[in-house]
Amino acid sequence: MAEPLRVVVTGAAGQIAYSLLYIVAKGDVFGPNQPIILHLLDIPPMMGVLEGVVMELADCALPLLHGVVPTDDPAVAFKDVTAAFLVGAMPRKQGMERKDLLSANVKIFKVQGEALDKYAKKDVKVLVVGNPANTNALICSRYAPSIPKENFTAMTRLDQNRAQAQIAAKLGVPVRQVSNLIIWGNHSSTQFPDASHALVNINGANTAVVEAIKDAAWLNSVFVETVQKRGAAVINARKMSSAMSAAKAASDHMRDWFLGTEDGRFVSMGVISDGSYCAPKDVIFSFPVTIKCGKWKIVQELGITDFARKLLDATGKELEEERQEAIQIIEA
Ligand code: NAX
Repeated sequence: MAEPLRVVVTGAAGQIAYSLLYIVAKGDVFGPNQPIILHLLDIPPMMGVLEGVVMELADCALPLLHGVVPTDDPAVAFKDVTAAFLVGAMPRKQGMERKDLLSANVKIFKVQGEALDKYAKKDVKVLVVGNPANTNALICSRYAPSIPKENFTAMTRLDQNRAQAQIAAKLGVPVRQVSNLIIWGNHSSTQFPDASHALVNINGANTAVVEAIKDAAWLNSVFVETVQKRGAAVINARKMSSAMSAAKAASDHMRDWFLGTEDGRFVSMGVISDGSYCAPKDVIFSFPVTIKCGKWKIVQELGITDFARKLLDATGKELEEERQEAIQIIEA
């Protein structure tokens, strides 16, 4: 059997981690033959709760789980890790402005970037889930200069999965038959869920989703808004934010990054922008990507309509503003 991989999950005592740890530890992300050692980071007041999570992981009796390292020390948490799920972040509290949230979180991600730089493997793959995910990932990368920028990504897979589920429901087909939905830009309400390149497989043949649905008005309004506001709808119903679906999306993202995308299918990830599709450079922008041998590549030459252009520009502008605010906070 292979040597165990060290995998860190931050925010390990929180609600997303509660679902994510089980999915990772049972082999759904790194494969059924890859043992892992889980490093669990949270803050000192959560160490008691974390102890309970560690007990439950032991009680799952999972054959691939070769060790668990619970800690409140980033130096221990990031030591020799090959994969990092950065889930832990300060949640938005009542009365908190967006700027206050950004301020608290960019400081956390600066510290974690420095710890990754110092202690993690140089080829570590980092997925930022904690919000504002794109800008947190950018800050983390800036403070980890010895790790390639390509190794820092932000999660928009939950938005992609939500988009795929909406299209499948509209067409009355299983979700597996729908592919190539794109989430462009920021994981925020300015994100652009784009079905114009999506495919639906009916009786073994691929058809464009736009042809199958034949309702451009629905695709450009109801669909886009439903995906953009799905997080808020879940909070309204559950009185807590998405957790099971967020954990599933984080595991989908990391699995595809490690094991590759299927032929003919692309997925969306927040990655360092090279200016493709006239997106601003040097922000973490969600693009359609394909992945081979652990390396992602932005899918090129997809047609962009005037409608899409406006939305891509708006989400890009928001990311530039967040970057500027984050840098001001850190340099203050
Ligand atoms: P919880 O509040 O349940 O858990 C967060 C955990 O992080 C807590 O245990 C907390 O103590 C810990 N934490 C705080 N600061 C930390 C630090 N410096 N180091 C380590 N741990 C720290 O939140 P949960 O529902 O699990 O959500 C976690 C994050 O995911 C939030 O920022 C949330 O906004 C974000 N989300 C991102 C999504 C995405 O698609 N990118 C979707 C789901 C989710 O809303």
